[in-house]
Amino acid sequence: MIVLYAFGPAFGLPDPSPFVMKTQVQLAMAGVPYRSERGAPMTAPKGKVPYIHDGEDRLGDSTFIRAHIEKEYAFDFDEGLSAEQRAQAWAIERMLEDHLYFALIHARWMDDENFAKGPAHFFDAVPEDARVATRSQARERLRQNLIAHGLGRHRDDEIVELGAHSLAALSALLGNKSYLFGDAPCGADATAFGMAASILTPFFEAPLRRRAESHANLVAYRDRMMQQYYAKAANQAA
Ligand SMILES: N[C@@H](CCC(=O)N[C@@H](CS)C(=O)NCC(=O)O)C(=O)O
Repeated sequence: MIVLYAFGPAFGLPDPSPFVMKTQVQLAMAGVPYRSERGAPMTAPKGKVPYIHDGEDRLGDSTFIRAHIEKEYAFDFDEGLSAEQRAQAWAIERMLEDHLYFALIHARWMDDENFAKGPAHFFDAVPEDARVATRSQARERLRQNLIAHGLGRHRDDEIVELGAHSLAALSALLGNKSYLFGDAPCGADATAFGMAASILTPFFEAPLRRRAESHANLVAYRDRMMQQYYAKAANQAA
């Protein structure tokens, strides 16, 4: 059975990572059974979470995990989509993962209050004498990552504007459909759900969240998919 290494529920979400939620939803879409364990970047094949173990296979990165499910479990996440729609789905994913994600990270890690109530707690288990230093080193590493990406070179309000542009694009692409390409969810819906849920969580106060909330169709989409893929787990836990 697949073992999915994740962070575990946090910030009012099934997982603080949009990439973990994407993989959880894709495993559910494919009907592939798995069990979850706590993972950590330092034990991950590519230094990031999520990653999976499936027999002898050890794979990092949500996109390669998806490819593994498609190949090993003969499941096409984009069944019924034309070649053009598949290309659009890929472009949407890249916008969300390689652009919008960094605006999300900026909102969580670079805002002092959000950092203190959220990511700072990732380091609570670090021995007390090293905790403060470890926290601020991790935050500084994230700041440098944002600068290397490019988004972190802009002013805070400019970062929000750029992120909001991607949110508006996602909302326009979704329109009044249930899912990105119609009545049935495809692979990119898992990505879009993970990112929308991460930004919309009421746990963090952020201008980016307010901009996401201004798109009623994105809020309804998050609610619909949360209900569809997580209600059973929530009911079992209750
Ligand atoms: N491209 C990766 C991105 C995964 C990713 O960025 N994971 C973050 C959490 S959201 C992480 O593990 N960061 C830890 C680190 O950079 O040290 C994927 O699709 O899985």
